[in-house]
This record gives sequence, structure tokens and C-alpha cells, in this order.
Amino acid sequence: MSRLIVISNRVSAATGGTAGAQGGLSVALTSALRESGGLWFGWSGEVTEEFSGQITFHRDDGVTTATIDLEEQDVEEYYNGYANRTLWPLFHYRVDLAEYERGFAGGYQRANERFAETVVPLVEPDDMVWVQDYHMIPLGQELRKRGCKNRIGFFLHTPWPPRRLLLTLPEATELVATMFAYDVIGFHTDEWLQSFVDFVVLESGGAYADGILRLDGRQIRLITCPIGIDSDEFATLARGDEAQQTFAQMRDSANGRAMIVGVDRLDYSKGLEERFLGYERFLIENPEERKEVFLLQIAPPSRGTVESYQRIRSSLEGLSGRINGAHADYDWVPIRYVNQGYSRAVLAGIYRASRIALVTPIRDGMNLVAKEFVAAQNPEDPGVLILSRFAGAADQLTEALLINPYSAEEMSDSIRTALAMPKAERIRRWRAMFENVCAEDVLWWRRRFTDALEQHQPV
Ligand code: ADQ
Repeated sequence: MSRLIVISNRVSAATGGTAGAQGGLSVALTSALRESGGLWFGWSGEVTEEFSGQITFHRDDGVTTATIDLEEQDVEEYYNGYANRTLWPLFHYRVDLAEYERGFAGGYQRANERFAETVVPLVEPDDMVWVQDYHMIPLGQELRKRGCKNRIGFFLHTPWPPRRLLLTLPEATELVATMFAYDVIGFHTDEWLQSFVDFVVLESGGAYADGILRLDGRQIRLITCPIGIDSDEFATLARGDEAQQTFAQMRDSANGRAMIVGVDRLDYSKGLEERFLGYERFLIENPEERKEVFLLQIAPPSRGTVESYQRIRSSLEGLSGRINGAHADYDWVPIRYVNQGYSRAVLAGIYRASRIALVTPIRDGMNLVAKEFVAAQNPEDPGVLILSRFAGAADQLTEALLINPYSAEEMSDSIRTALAMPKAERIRRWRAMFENVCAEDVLWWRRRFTDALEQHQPV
């Protein structure tokens, strides 16, 4: 097996990374790296006065992490700028929030060149390189320019936007052209893959058939490769002591009421305003059920230096305050709005104590919270998942109650349906979803990708 080199914006290997930042992704990548004696390379998260390209190595349990510091200007233009103010909103169909600035595009290119130039001396002839996410789209091409002939794969964790939307980006065609340096490109769903194909066929003159994109004499394999969670670990966690303690606390504090839960990074793509309004509609349309439920929305702030994130945060504070002000009683508050992060065990306990999960992003590459909720349920008395049709997860979790998150009416109806759902139906739906969450877990995901990369015959 070739050695694997994973390159991502941030490095959070389960061994060398920050404690607490150990999501399924880092666990899966760490296990792949351990198997192949691999290397994980990326930004340390630290800022330095002047870029030096100095690498800090950390070695633990068969995995080496290699990180570099970036300059303030790189962080501003590449990370806060092009990645989070240009590509993230555009890739989530929010052209209204996307900022197109040449300075951002230049900084993004420069940072990717810096990553390439630093990592290239570490790459050996038989290594496979796996680049992660929208921060690093041009990295493959920068590696090729520096003589790297290895197999290089790219995986996108976000949606790929429709062609017409992507064309609003001034340098869209050039950016997409940099991706032709990869051997394998992976997406969470067929829809994102197809949008990519549409763009390349119409704008770049590529030809696509049977999973292979042919262009400029090269063959690139495109695969749908939906990410999963570590389902065994999560289900075990949900039965463990810490989760059980949280479960008991939540049941106590619910005082017989049905808890509806939402867990999301505070991000406009997660549809939190729409969710609050849909839930309010349910309260208005169902006065008899009103005090029988409450919504616990957990939303730790993210990307707080970006203005659109400050705006969504204050908008949600206003909205939750207004809804609570309009509907609360002396013995009941409709929304518990919390801005903290919790350990995975506590989250598992909260999921298990919930009758309903509202996972209603307006766009999401996949959405792992939906899968975590399913994995944490009690098989004898599972809760109901209400899931946005516009999350990648909706392609796999087809037994969820699928809704359009823009429709407050659908959100309200689905809450009523979920509350009234007979136990036998809840169990039937949950079983089908749990089967999928276990079968297509995070190890399945990374094997599917690395096998495709290993087997690909570049031309
Ligand atoms: P995210 O947009 O971050 O990921 P998601 O897939 O839901 O979205 O993952 C969020 C993770 O953060 C989950 O594991 C969740 O448990 C955790 N989390 C959220 N709130 C938390 C809290 N309050 N405390 C502790 N943990 C919390 C991006 C894409 C997604 C894609 C993933 C993986 O946007 O579409 O599913 O990458 O590819």
C-alpha cells in the first residue's frame, strides 16, 4: 500500500491535534494515515510575522503531522477572505453574501503556492496525495508545477454549485481548470458531481462518460463518495455513563415535554432563521400542543471575524428573543438557545433524549449531525429525524421526514407528524436509517476514496 499524504487547511489528527477537535473526519483520516504510515500536512492555525515555510513535525502512533504558520495577510485574504467570504457562500448558493475581490483571489493563490512549495520536498515517488476541501482547490496544480507526478486526489466537503451560479465568480473557469491536475475528484452526492460535470462540459470543453472526465488528453475519475460517521463509536458513546447522565438530566429538565433538538455550527447555511420561523409557525398553528414541546438549539459561533457571521448571530439572538417574548409563559419557554460547544458524549446524550431532531440546512454538502442523531437513538424508542431535502444526507437517509427548509408550513406540518408518529413507524424508519449510517460509515468513505485513487490509471 502506498503511503498516504493528506493535505487540509487545518490539521487535527486524533494524535497530534487539539483535544476536543476529534470529529469522525480526523479519526478516519488518522486511521488511514496510520495504516499507510502516512503524513498529514496543513496550517497550524498560528500566525507569523513573515512566512518562513518552517515545518513543525509531530509524530505519534504511526502518524506524522507537519504544520506551517501563515502570515496575517494570508489568513486575511486566503482563509477569512477567499475561502470563507467568497467560496463558502457561493458554494452554498448564497451569491448575495459572496464577496468577489481580486485581493482575496490573489491571497488564496499565494497561500496555495506556499503550501505546495513547503510540502513538495516531503513527497516521495510512491506516495498518494489526498487534498481536502474548498480551501485548497488549486493545490494539485501547484504540486504538478513543482514536478509532482504522484497520484493526487481531491475531495470536496461542500456542495458544488450549479453552473449559472458559479459563473458569477470572475475567475470561475480558471479556478475549475486547476482541478484538471487531479486524478480522482470526490463529491458527497451525485447532484454535486453532476453540477461539476455540467460546468466542465459546457465551459471547459470536457467529455464525460462512465465516471471518467476526458479533457486535455487527461482522464480524471469522478466519484460520489458520501462521508459517514464512526457509527460504532457514536452508538457506544450514547450508551456510556456520561451520555446517560446527560440523558437523565435532559429528561428531568424537559419535565414530560417533548424535546426538539438542533445542533449546528452558527452558520447561515444551516437554515437557523428558517428553522426558528418554522417552529414558531408550529406554535401558532397548534395552540393545544404548544406547551408540550420545546426547542433546544445548540449553535456554537464560528468564523466570528467575518461580518456575515456577526449578522446571522445577532439576527438569531433577535429572533429567539422575539419568539420567546411573544409565546413564553411563566412555566414554559419555547426556545432554549445555547451558543456553546459540548463534548461528543454530552451531545450523544442530548440526541438520545430528543423526540425530534430538526436538521434543516438551506444547503449542506452532507451534514453529520443527522447521522449522529440516528446513531445515538434508543432502538426501542427512537426519535424522529426531520431533514432538509437540500442536505447531502437526504440522499441516504430517505426514511427521515424530508422537508423544504424554506417552507415554514412544511416545517410546522412535519413537527406535528413527528409528534404523532406511532412507535412502530418510528422504529421502522429509524432501523432503515441506522442500517445506512452503519454500512456507509467514515471508514467506508475513506476506503472508497483511497481505493479509487490507488486503482486509477492516469493517462
Ligand atoms: P460542517 O459544516 O461543520 O461540516 P456537519 O457535517 O454537520 O457540518 O458537522 C458538524 C460537526 O460539528 C458534527 O460532528 C457536530 O457534532 C459537531 N458540532 C456541532 N455543534 C456542536 C456543538 N455545539 N458542540 C460540539 N460539537 C458540535 C462540513 C460540511 C458538511 C459535511 C462535513 C464533513 O459543511 O456538509 O458533512 O464538512 O464532510
